[in-house]
Amino acid sequence: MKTKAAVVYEHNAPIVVEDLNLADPKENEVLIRMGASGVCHSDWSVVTGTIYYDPPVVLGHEGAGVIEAVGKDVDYVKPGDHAILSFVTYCGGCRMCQADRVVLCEGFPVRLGFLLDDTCRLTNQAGQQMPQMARIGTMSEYAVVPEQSLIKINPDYPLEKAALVGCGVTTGVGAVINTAQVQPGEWVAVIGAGGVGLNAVQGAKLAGAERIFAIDLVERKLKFATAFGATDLINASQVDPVEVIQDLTDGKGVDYAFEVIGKTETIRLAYQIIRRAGMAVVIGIASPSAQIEIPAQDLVRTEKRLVGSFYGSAIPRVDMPRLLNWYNQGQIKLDELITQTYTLDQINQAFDDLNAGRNARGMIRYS
Ligand code: CXF
Ligand code: ZN
Repeated sequence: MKTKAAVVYEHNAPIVVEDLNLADPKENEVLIRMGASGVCHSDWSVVTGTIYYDPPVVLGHEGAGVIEAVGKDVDYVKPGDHAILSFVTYCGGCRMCQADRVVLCEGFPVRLGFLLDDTCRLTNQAGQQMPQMARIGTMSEYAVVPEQSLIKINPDYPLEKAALVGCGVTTGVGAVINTAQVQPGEWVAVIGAGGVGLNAVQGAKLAGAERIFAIDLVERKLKFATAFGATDLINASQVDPVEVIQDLTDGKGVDYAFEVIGKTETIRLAYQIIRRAGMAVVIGIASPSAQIEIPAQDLVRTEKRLVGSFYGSAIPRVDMPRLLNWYNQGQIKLDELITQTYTLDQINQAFDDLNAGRNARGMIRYS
């Protein structure tokens, strides 16, 4: 069959939207019709090469859809089921998986973006193999993915809401609830009020944090943060966030700082604004060569903790249905995250908007 998809042929060049050939699912694979795909900064990082894939590659790692067909030996889903796609495929057998740290799965011996038998189901009209970002490539009308990449969900949820849970919501809320385990009454700062940062803000609210500082350079993004539960907004283009936080915390700092940008300066900022025994949680994905410098003696004397959080330290098949349930009960917001929808053909516009800070989350809808 054919599927229209967004392809990176060259780093830092416009994305090409074109028809690709899609082969049938093999053993333990599933054909999914995409309902929606979020436009995340990590997709842009694939365009720039910061998250490195050898081009060509089909973009997209935040999506949800409807199962159209299943290959041999698939028993987790059947045609008609609805599912979110996970951007980590986990084996279930390695030490990390056995310890329930499935998103840290030690992996499969296959090339990046290739399916688990190290081949692709997608080819272009010239017959070139087309790997999929995160093995799912959600910026395509249809995709063949490993059964292990799916999280079955209740079909009552609109697919564009479910798609958000595939990356931004799980990453942001999960960092607060699972990685940091913020407790009621604690004070939190979130550096970067984009799609994931807003979810860290609402995760902090859900956890019962007393004060939630949102820090960004863009006024419009700070406004979004208020709607998700931020109690204090700090525009770092106008004031020094370190000074403001010191003032507001009697010089002591916050209990937790979440860095959701992936830049060395903001990771250092997170370290600077936490109190003694506080925790700086890095969520943003920096360039592979970036190094951070931390004052070594201070680290010991303050017992500050600097930790990473990948995919919200989640167990996707447990946490994602639970996040949707919290949405259903009004405990987290999803509707307000989608500030603009696009067709797949508008992908280059969607990235312009992302880079200009116009959206909480942009969402591609497939009809
Ligand atoms: C990324 C992490 C690296 C793979 C793609 C998704 N996380 C969130 O955007
Ligand atoms: Zn993402």
